[in-house]
Parts: sequence; structure tokens; C-alpha cells
Amino acid sequence: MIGPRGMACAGGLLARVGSRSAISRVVRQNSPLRPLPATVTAPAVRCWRAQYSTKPEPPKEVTINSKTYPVDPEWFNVSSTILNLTSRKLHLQKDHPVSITRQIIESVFPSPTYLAYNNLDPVVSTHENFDSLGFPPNHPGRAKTDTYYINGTTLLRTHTSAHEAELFKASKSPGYLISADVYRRDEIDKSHYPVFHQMEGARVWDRNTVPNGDVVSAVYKDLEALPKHDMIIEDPNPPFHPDRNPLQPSHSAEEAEAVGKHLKRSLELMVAEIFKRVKESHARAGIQHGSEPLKVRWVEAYFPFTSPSWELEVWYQDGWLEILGCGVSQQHILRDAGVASQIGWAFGLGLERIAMLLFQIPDIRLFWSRDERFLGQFRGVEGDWGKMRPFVGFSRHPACYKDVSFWLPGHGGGGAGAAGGRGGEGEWHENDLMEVVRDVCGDVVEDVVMMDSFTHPKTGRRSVCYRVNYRSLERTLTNEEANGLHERVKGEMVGRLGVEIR
Ligand code: FA5
Ligand code: MG
Repeated sequence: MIGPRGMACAGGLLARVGSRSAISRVVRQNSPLRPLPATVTAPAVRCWRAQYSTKPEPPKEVTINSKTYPVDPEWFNVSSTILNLTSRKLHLQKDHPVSITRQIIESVFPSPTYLAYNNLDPVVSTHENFDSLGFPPNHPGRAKTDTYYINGTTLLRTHTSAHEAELFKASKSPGYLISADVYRRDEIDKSHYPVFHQMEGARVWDRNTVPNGDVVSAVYKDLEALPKHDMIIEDPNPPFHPDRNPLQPSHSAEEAEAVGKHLKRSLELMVAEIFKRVKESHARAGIQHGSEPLKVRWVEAYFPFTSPSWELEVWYQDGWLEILGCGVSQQHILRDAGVASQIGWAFGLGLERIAMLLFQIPDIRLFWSRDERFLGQFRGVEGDWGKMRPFVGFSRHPACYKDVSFWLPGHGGGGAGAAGGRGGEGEWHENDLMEVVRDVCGDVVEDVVMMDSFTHPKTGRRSVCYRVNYRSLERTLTNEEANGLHERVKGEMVGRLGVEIR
């Protein structure tokens, strides 16, 4: 499966911007590192370790959105690349596609039933992000390899659900919406980015205030009042399932079923609204629509804070794209928030994923672009959705992929986790590699894919091979530039992750 190492650029060699100054420009733009020569051999990388490893000394404290937090060097793992993104708030930028998408979704969940919160702080406690929601102590989401920590009890929220407890407690309206930036150490590909935007929604009914204490009738009455839609949606799932998707002990079957139906219809109406906008914008741009029918499906899911739970997926670019997770809220969250008599649902969706559908944006990195060729296409759309048009991509620049094979740190025996997975080989986790790639290369990497993994039969050491796909959205990368970046990635992998390049 592994291609020859050091494979030449697909097209990069033909690129015409290759010059020394182009290389140093990339170096300066993309990282705080000094430039390395374009080609280095593995042993050389190893001796540069001290010189080029840039794992920065953690600061004593960090200030995010004008609040200052003490740093614990044992926990701190937020790179400056990520810290710099905490101020961007794409969901609030006028005419930004993430903000436009937020507003369209808000229109489907109107006030006063749903109050909108768009300015909640991204720094939360481990209690808010995990404990209050019933995440078990050993949940992988808590690991430093998955989450950006400031200290042992303070982190960058990994999802908008971190605010559920406080908003249920405030209980200002029967429903709420949150939009916010969220942070995850995650893989690199076209639909994942370490900072993205979520929208959370919730709706409750109170047994103490609905007529006759009859929640089921109250929910069905509200369901009846919702508009209908004519989308065909695949949903083979039962309202709950004893093993796969259980009913909560304090809910009757009728209650869970009614709440689940209201939840699904509400979210389907959101999707219907998005697709109505897509269709109109295509018509405006003269694009024929309708040859392929819209495909949407519900699948069963699991979240510690809902049961039963589902995800909604949409067919996009030849695959199922997960756009949201949702379910009937765990009763303990409402009880702990002091509103035990309420029952309801919650959902969390990825705004970029929906914006990608809405505007036909092919790569999640584009949302962070400050390039006028990107931003200019949405100007004037906020407040006038009739101006919406599909995104016209820039010409696609050639990809340039490079492989890196290395021995994982630690000597043999690691066995357990697969190389891409959690645990096993001492401190190794794939997300650490992703972080190094982002730190060194910024947004010029399209994806990083594991190509091969094997364990040496005698020593028990594990070797893996990853392919890094270099492709800028904005310009052509030369083979020379990609080589320079790749060598620096390797140097950092040695210095920071303790791997041994093969
Ligand atoms: C959650 O974050 C849950 N908090 C959602 C939820 C809320 C469930 C309330 C139940 C009740 P999940 O990790 O699946 O779930 O993320 C939700 C959505 O965020 C995904 O469906 C996807 O659309 C988007 N998403 C997840 N990871 C990324 C990423 N790295 N980049 C962009 N979008 C992402
Ligand atoms: Mg999910």
C-alpha cells in the first residue's frame, strides 16, 4: 500500500512559482520555525532535534477573550495557532457563510420559544464540558490527545453541550439555541478542522405546567403546530431500543416517543429550509437541480447525555456526511439543574458542515480564508438571503503528497491499540501528529492518511506510514516548498513526539 517514499509531486514539479523566495515566504507565513534546507536525511533530522524542535515553553497564564487563566504545564497543550483562532468568531462575522448559516437555522427555531445565545465564552471547566453531562472518567474525549487543556480543570470547550447545564438551570424559555466556536484535536481532512462552530438547540416541556400534567398531549400539540415537509427521509429506527438505544427509566414509552418525534421533525424542517435555499440559489446561478434526489437518513447513535440518541446524515460528494447528533436529554442533567419536572430534547450540529451543503463549499479550510475571492462571494447575503449563490471554487491547485514512515516511541510490547487509535505505544497518538502538521504547515495540508502499519516480528516495535497531502487552496505549491515543509514536519515529529523516522 505504501508508495515509494519521497515521491515526487503530482504536478508540483511543473509548478512555476518555485524560487528560493517562495520557499522562505512559506516558511515565514506558516510557522515560527527557521527554514531548513529542502532535503535532509533521517539521521540529520535526528541530530537537529534540539535545534529545531519548537515545542514552546508553556506560558504562566493565557488570556482568551480578555480573561486570564493560569496554565498548568502538565496539561497545557494549546498551540499558538489555535489560541490565535479564539478571536475569529466566524459565527458572528457579518456576511461570513458560517454566520449566514447560523441565521438561517435560527429562523427555523424562532424566539420567544427559542432564545439564542451566541456569545458564551469558549473556556469552560471540565465539569461543564464533561462531568455535568455524565461523561465517565475514562471517556476518550477527556484525553489530552483529544482536547485542548489550559490546566487540569480548564479547557477549550469541545462542544456547545458544555452550556446545557447552565441554560437548563437558567430556564428562561422553553427552548434555546447556542452558536459557538468549539475546539478538538482531530484528524485532518476536508470536513474536519480543529476549530469549528456548533449550534446546539434544546426544547423542554414541564410536567408541572402543561395542561393536566400531560406531557405527551402537550408535545403532540406542539408537533401538530409545526409545518410539514415533503422530503423523503430514511428512518428505519424504532423510537427506542432496549440494548442499542434505551428508554430512560424515568420516561414512559409514550413520552420518549413523542419527544423524539418532535425533535426529528424540528431538525428535518431545518434541513428542508437549507435545501430550499440551496435550490433557489442554484436556480439563480442557472444550475439545473433535481437530477439526484436529496438523500437524508437517521441513524442510531450514542451520547452520554441523551437517550435514545440519533445522528442525521446527508448524502454529499459521494458519501454520507454526518451533520448533527441529538436525542432525548438525560433526566439527571435536568434534575441537577434544578428542573426535574422538565423533559425534553437536545441537538448539536456542525455549522461548517451545513454551510458546506448550503454554499457547496468543498473544503472546511476555506472558512478560515481571508482571501477576498472567498469572502467576497458572500457579501450582502446577510439580511438578503435572496442574494445567495453557490460558491464558485478557485481553480484547484495540484496536490503534492509525501509519505513519512516511522517507528513509534517506546520499545515493543505496546501491542494493544492500533497505531491510529488510542493507548498502546506509550505516549503515541495520531492526533499529536495532526497537531504537528498543522503547526508547521498551517492550512496547506489537505489531509493526512495512514497508509500502513506493521509490528516488527522480533522486536515487537511498531512502524507506521502516513501520507501527508500538501495542497494549498489559494496557490500552487512547488515540490520544493512541500519538501521543505515535510522535512520540518519530520524534524518536529522526532523532537516533539519522540518517534524515529525510518
Ligand atoms: C456532539 O458534539 C454533541 N455535543 C452533539 C449533541 C448535542 C448530541 C446535544 C446530543 C444532544 P459530535 O461530536 O457528533 O456530537 O459533533 C456534532 C457535530 O459537529 C457533528 O455531527 C459534525 O457535524 C460536527 N463536527 C464534529 N467534529 C467536527 C470537526 N472536527 N470539524 C467540523 N465539524 C465537526
Ligand atoms: Mg458525531
